[in-house]
Parts: sequence; C-alpha cells; structure tokens
Amino acid sequence: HFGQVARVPGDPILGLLEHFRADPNPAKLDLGVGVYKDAAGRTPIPRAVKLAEQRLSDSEQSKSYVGGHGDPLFAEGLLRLVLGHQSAVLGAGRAGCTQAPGGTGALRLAGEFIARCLPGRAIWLSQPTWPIHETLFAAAGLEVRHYPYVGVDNRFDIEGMLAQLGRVPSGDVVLLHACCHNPTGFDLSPADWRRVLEVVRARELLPLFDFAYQGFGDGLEQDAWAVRLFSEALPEVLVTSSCSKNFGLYRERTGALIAIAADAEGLQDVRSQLAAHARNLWSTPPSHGAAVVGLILGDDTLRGCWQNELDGMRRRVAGLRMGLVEALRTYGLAQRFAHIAEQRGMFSYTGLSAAQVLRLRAEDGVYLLETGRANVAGLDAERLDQLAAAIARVVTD
Ligand code: PLP
Ligand code: TYF
Repeated sequence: HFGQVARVPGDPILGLLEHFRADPNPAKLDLGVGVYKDAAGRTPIPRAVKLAEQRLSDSEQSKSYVGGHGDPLFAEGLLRLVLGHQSAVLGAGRAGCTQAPGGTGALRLAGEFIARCLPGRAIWLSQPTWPIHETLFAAAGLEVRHYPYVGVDNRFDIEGMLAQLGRVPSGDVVLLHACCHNPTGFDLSPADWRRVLEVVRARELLPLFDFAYQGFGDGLEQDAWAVRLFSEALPEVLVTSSCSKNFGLYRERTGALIAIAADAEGLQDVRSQLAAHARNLWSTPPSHGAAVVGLILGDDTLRGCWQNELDGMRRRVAGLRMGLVEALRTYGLAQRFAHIAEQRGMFSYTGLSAAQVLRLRAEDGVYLLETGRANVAGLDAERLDQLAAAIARVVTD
C-alpha cells in the first residue's frame, strides 16, 4: 500500500529557493540555486537561441521521433565544441555523441552503462561534489566512493586528491569536473591536470568528465583543455556535456554523453549499448534544445552571436568575483577572501560557516547554501558594499 511509503526531504538547493521567494525582505539576495543571472537578476534566453528558435519554427516539418542517439547535427557540433576542430580522436572515428535529457540524463546514462557493461567498478567523486552525483550513481547501482578535493581549511587539496587516486583500484571510474567545479569553484591548473592524467594512466582508471559549464571559466576553448588532454592521451574517456548553462536552455533538457573508445570498431559496440540503455530510460531524447544548439553551432553568424553573449556572461561573473573581494578590502577582509577571485565559474566556496550563512539569511536576506557555497552570478554589482558589510559583521562578531 502507499501507506508504507516514507516521505523523503526535497532537494535542499531547490528548497532554499522557496524560502527565498517567501522572504518579504525587499533587499533579499538569492545566491542559492546555480542558474546564471544578469544585472537585472534575470536568467536570459540568449539572442542566438531566440533566432534559432524562430528559424526552427518556420522550417520544422515533423515532430516524429528522433533516433536513439539524437540529432546528428547537434552531435557533430557538440563533438567539435568539446573535443576541438582538430581533434585526432574525432578524425579517427573514436568519439561518438549520444544525446540525453540534460547533463543529468547524460550522467545517468553513463552510470547505467558502467553498472551494466563494466560491472564491479566503483565510481570516485570529489569530496565535496554536486549532491546529485552522490544519489544518481548510487541509483544506477554503482558503488560510490570519494577522493579529497577541498578540506575543512577551504583550500584545494591537490596532494590529497593525487594520493587517493593513486590508491584507487585499477579499472575504477573517476569523476572529474572539467571546469568550474560545483560546489567549490576550485579548478585544477594545467600542471595539476597533467599529474592527475599520469595517475589515471598508471592505474588504468576510466575518467568520466562532467562538463556542465563550458565557457564559464576562462572561455570555450580554454575550459575544454583538460578534456582534450585526456581524450588525446588515453584510449577510453567518457564526457557528459550540458547545454543548460552555456546556451541558457535549462528547461529544454539538452545534453549528451560523449564516449571515446580505443578504436572505431569498439566505439560502435559501446554506442549499441548506450542506445539500448537510453531506450530503457527515455526511449528517444527531447528534440527542441538539441535542434537549437545544432543550428547555432552550424551557422557562423548565430555561433558568433552566441559566443559573444557567453563571453559577456563569463566576464560578468569574473567581474563580480573581483568586485566582491575589492568591497571586502574596506573591512580588511580582502586577504581572507582572496580565493573568491581565484575560483572559476558560477560557484564559490566562500569559507563561511553554516552558522554565518544562517545569520546572513536571517539578518540580511542573503541566501547561500549552508556549506558556504554562493552562486556568484546572483550578486548585485550595485550592492557589493552592502554585502561586504554584512559578511564583515558575521565573520567578526
Ligand atoms: N553537473 C553539474 C556539476 C551541474 O552543476 C549541473 C547543473 O545543474 C549538471 C551536471 C546538470 O545539468 P543539467 O541541468 O543539464 O541536467
Ligand atoms: O548546483 C546547482 O545549483 C545547479 C542547479 O537538483 C541544480 O547545478 C541544483 C539542484 C538540482 C538540479 C540542478
């Protein structure tokens, strides 16, 4: 009976948004859920997306199903966006793209594939990571384990990470955030990535890159650097790509699992399995968002327009990071919070404690996650000083 069904708590990140909406404080500030926001606090639809949608609505002939791997134009554009136009792996026919409902769908498909086709391999996640990683891979039946990433001192722990990866059983899967680590904002340097590559190679681990923020770190090409380094150096790599943030397509559920195999023949075996598992999960993927991305990536004008707008989003977030550290300087706190300007992407592990976060919420209407994670894109450039004053009060009282 349904009477035996236990109630479980909702998603804490999305739950925080409800608390924010219910707060009558007119000066409230939402730094919770990770969606990009512009200076007016809106999550915009990029102009290139609007233009592509208009074109689509005029040209679309049918709503019949797309194939199991999704839209071929989308696949072609996304493979080049992620792996690069010059990719040797692409040239050799070793990389394929399976469209999925968002980055989350791609992660779940990867989880299914690993659980069914590579049984006995555990997946190693950074500590901390995006909470959905923890539940999603467990739901797919994988054993979930952790490697150190950011410690209680709120510093990126590359030595701890490398030491643990060096002890991971051969063959296990290691999930790596390609850029803009969620939740911390701490990314690896190129030298760090090379060291991780050597451990992954030596222990014959399978890297699974979660690439949800391409274009939000240092730029579209720069952010793909680690994915490309590993893809060209190793026989087998998995990458989940999300178009939610960089194309502003969140609710259209647009993403893909990119599989790289040792040779073109092996790739086709993997792809047959991915299509079979996708069939059990969602049959065929949603079309609209992928059709939009396919149009944008395949058209120089639309692509240029999109890249400009994405550059603008990236620069806005980077500017807010620096602006907040500058505002904190007035209170003698620039040094203490210097990491905010060094982190990348939408998120910052500020280092504020749960008690400090709760005070900011109650006294100032500033909403961060209790872990101290702030969505930097939610900051108001006109009110950085006000926020800095509030932070100074809760850290010094
Ligand atoms: N992976 C990470 C690290 C994310 O932050 C997100 C964001 O929501 C996703 C995956 C999933 O993105 P999507 O909305 O495309 O499912
Ligand atoms: O971490 C975030 O805030 C984003 C958005 O269940 C998100 O990745 C948060 C929770 C969730 C789905 C997406």
